Amino acid sequence: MLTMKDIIREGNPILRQVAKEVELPPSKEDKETLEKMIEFLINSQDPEIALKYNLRSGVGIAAPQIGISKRMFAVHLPDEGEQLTAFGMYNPRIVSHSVETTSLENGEGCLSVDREVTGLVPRFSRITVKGVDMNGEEISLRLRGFPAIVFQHEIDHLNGIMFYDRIEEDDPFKKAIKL
Ligand code: UDB
Ligand code: ZN
Repeated sequence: MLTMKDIIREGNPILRQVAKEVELPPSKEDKETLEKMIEFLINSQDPEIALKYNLRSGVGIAAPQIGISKRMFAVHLPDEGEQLTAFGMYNPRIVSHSVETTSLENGEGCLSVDREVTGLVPRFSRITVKGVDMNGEEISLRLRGFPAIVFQHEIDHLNGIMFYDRIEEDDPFKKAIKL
């Protein structure tokens, strides 16, 4: 199983690379990698397992964060009873987004960043993401709220972007565009 020692930390140049498209249909190896990433998130949200292995409670992880520079990521949104709970995606792309932006009010963190970075991270309020799901099928998702933010954070990793790159240097608490 994946643990925190498998997570690549900031400073490693892999996190700054633009990841390569996954060849489709996904290979057995790529599928296994994505499944391990989902398993990591599920474990990290299980209080007993997280305590035992010292896992930070993760909601998303992108392949470059485990040293694999390929365009795939996993998310696991806690509860909500939505179908989105545990989800893996290959070659995601944001095909459209709102003009309105939003931010998590307490800023963002990252599994690859072992320090607090303060400031608001502007994100699109709503996005439509297309890509290929775990079954190898082309899908389109319309997202808003926290899921939309998590997807944008993970897609940024595939492009070598860290959340703090998006914090306004001169005004870290600059408010989002509300319409
Ligand atoms: C996270 N977790 O996984 F609202 F139950 C963060 C860390 C960096 C703090 C581990 C997180 O936000 N957990 C969380 C949030 C809730 C409710 C809950 C658990 N990431 C993922 C990451 O680094 N992916 O690369 C950071 C998030 C910041 C905004 C979106 C992703
Ligand atoms: Zn991250």
